[in-house]
Amino acid sequence: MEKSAIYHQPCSSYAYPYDKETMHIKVRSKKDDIQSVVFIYGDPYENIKVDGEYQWVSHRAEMKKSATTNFHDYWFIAIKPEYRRLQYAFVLTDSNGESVFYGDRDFLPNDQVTFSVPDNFFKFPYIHEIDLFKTPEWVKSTVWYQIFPERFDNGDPDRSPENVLPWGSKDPDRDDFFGGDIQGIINRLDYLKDLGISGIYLNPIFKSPTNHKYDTLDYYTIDPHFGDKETFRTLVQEAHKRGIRIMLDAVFNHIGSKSKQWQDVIENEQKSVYKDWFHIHSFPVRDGENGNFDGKPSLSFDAFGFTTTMPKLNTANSEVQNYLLDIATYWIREFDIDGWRLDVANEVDHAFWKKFHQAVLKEKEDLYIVGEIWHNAWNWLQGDEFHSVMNYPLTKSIINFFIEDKIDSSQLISSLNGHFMKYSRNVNEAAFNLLDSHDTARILTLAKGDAQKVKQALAFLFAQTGSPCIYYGTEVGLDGGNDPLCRKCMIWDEEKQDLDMLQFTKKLIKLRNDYHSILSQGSLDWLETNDSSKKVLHFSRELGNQSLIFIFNHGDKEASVSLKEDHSYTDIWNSKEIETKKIDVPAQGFTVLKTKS
Ligand code: ARE
Repeated sequence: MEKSAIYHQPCSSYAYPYDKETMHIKVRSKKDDIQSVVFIYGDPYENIKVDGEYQWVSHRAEMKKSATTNFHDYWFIAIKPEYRRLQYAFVLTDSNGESVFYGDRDFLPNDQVTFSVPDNFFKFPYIHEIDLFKTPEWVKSTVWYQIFPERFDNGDPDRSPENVLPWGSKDPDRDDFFGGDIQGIINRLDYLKDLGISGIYLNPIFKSPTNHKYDTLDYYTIDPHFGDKETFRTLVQEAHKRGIRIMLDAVFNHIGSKSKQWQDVIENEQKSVYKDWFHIHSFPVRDGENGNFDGKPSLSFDAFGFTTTMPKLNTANSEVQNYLLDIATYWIREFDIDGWRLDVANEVDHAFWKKFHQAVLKEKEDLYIVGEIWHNAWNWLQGDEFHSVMNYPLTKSIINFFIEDKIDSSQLISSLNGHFMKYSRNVNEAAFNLLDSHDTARILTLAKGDAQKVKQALAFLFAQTGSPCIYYGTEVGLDGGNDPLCRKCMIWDEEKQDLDMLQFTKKLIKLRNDYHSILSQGSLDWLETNDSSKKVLHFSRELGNQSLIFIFNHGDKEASVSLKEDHSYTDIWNSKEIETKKIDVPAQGFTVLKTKS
């Protein structure tokens, strides 16, 4: 038995309350090492008197091997402790019959454990409802659409910048303007509704000199080239009328160097009333560059990366906190927005984000908070900061398999299982899932123009737990390399749209909307494929007595997959009944079956 691979961490993603009465418990072991895990558990205070001695009342239950990666097996159990208190340990038995007790102070030979005297047990002291990781219910049934406002549609040419270029006239350079604005989005809300979208994530819209608006000048003013507060109010109202929610982009890690605050620091230096709003190490600081400017900013002040037009805000400063918290609550209170996406969220301190969480949810209790974190974000997902993060690790795995053919099906399954096991199920259910964004090359370009690959990747994304997001234009075949090329003007000329992709995307979004409960909260089980090519994926999503079966054939010839005998099936993707227990899936194809109870 490889004891060094056995791992459990109380009060973590390995032991957490899923709801006010259910505990989820996981323990990890070396792949294929352990044959069974018995979960020993009970209430810490429940004892009975036997022969004059009090003995602890314990219970036993088999744990299920719920996920496997290349290196580990994960064992899982859901328990409903009667008094919401739990004391527990594990007895693991390997294929040689060796059993070991694994508790709060590590291992004991199983035969040396006195179960009636609960020493060395893990504890989950009490399930408090107020501690639960809660996410807004509406998120689980939302299909998101990300809009880069400068490039979606020009609805009010009078607002366009003087140097505006004709729409779609060229591939965008870093500083180009094409005149996208909020009126343009309003004009296209029916298009989005028809697509099946129920949430819009807008990149920044506040006053800023750039086309991306991540260098904010004034957080209280809509950029004049995008519109004004009344235009934005109309957008939110008209979106809400169509059942579409609006999430804005909060750029709180840094501010634009043309802002009044930074300009005051440049002018007044140590005498500036804003000097403590930033991380300044020495003076003078100058706009866009600094003292020993040598092609990158000298370390006289911190910025986003080395972008000296984005000086980093000191979010530990109470004036900065009050300033940013007022901005965050203002746009909720006055315009009824539904979510905040937090830019460079991992570089802002936790103390501020905890205050942010309190302030915005006090303003609107079902507001959605998504952090932009590209790596393991468990630290920010404890329930008192973010509800979710932009799920780039999932994106990477999907691209590695479906687009780049870098990994095979077993490696994809391993990476997905490993990813999902990192977080609680609550977190996974609220994830913001995407294939690409304004910060990455577009999925069609990564696929080298192969629309079928994009369709498979999109369908796989939509089959996962968490809320899927379409980056604007994906549905009509918009392509583009890394920033700024991933920010081309939206294609509105039907002659230039990929109408096949548009119909496909609508159908896929409808599938997601029709089965959003199973797809957002159902369990995931990988099923047999009898596939030596390691290009076929066969899995179920199950919730209650309903289940969907997904089969993806990423190979270059037809795949035949056996189905479980104990069900009959309807192919809901191709709208036909399945008469046999075997299904053929074309090369680069997929299908979705619904089991008939
Ligand atoms: C652009 C170019 C830069 C160029 C700069 C010059 O990309 O190469 O030097 O222009 O001005 C915004 C604009 C960008 C602009 C940037 C700086 O949208 O067009 O850069 O400002 O001016 C990391 C961060 C992540 C960040 C990305 C960009 O972790 O938070 O880098 N994303 C947010 C927004 C961006 C925005 C900013 C931050 C700044 O979404 O749009 O940029 O407010 C790996 C790493 C990630 C890394 C990621 C992307 O996966 O793990 O940490 O993200 O690559 O680089």
